[in-house]
Amino acid sequence: MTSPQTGAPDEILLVSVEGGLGHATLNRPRQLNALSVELIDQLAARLRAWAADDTITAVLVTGAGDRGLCAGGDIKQLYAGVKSGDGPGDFFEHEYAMNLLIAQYPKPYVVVMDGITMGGGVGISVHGSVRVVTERTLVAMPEAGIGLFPDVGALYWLARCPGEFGTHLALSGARIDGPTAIAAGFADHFLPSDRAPELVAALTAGGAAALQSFGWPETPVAQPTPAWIDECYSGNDVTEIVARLASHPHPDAVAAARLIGTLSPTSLTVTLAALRRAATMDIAAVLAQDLVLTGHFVNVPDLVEGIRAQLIDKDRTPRWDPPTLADVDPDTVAAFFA
Ligand code: QUE
Repeated sequence: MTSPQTGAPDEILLVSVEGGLGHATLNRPRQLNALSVELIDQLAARLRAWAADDTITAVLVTGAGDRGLCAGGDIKQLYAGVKSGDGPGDFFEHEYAMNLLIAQYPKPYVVVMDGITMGGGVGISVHGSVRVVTERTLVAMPEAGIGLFPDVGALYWLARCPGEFGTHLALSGARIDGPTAIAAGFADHFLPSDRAPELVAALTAGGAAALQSFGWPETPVAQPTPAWIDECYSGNDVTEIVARLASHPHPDAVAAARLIGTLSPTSLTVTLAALRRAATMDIAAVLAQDLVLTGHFVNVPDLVEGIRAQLIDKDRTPRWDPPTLADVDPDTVAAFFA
């Protein structure tokens, strides 16, 4: 998606202000707009300035390029920091502070989740007030596959999905489409991708007032949640959930069991515990919990191993430590929350 922008073309955040609208475009298309520390800091600074600027009535966040809004955090930057012993630096602290800023934003925060919107991309979307999906939207929290967990405050929303749908998304990292994202509570409006420029033009011309008069089309009907999801994902024990999935007659349940079997046992165990706790937390408490958890995840081997296997060597065969759910020590898991 393109629109008139100021600044040099190599800037990682494009910014324009017109007609009461502050428009920020993530501009790292070759990295699927992955959130580096620098990009997070630029976006957060811009959002803070616009929150305080009375001439701005609404903000809009979009992604450059045609693949998606944002693939997540800049996991290669994180890998380099953690592997070298420098640690993650300010990455998570700054990212979660920005997520909270978006959750508490004092004016309409419009985000176009066109294409891939995963991990940290969900963090700059799901907390907004006007969340727009398209026929190209793919939403997922796939962090258990890189030895992490669904952070960026996503557990707040996952814990509030209908039935056990959020448990399925959190554990399996399953991708959902736009209408399903609306049904799950992650988005508000459906707009065909080729109409996104219309929305940008309307906001540019009229700021927040344009949101009232905009002609939102009807949302396509979402696929209903399959019954096997509520049947299998209840309770507080990942091993039991996987056993239920594996022995379920529905082939999709068996496939989910197989997929979950390839993910980090430590990540899965911590994710389920954190998800259940998030059900009674507000968004600030969930983000505070996220920060405590990432502080521990950077000190166990699965994060570096998972990023290596998925994004560096791309062999997609991580060697998790401990290797199975049965080997995950409950005391170790409890210590993640301290
Ligand atoms: C889990 C993640 C991420 C991921 C894959 C996972 C993530 C992320 C990317 C990513 C980054 C840059 C790219 C790209 C993917 O992948 O956070 O294609 O160019 O940013 O399994 O959390």
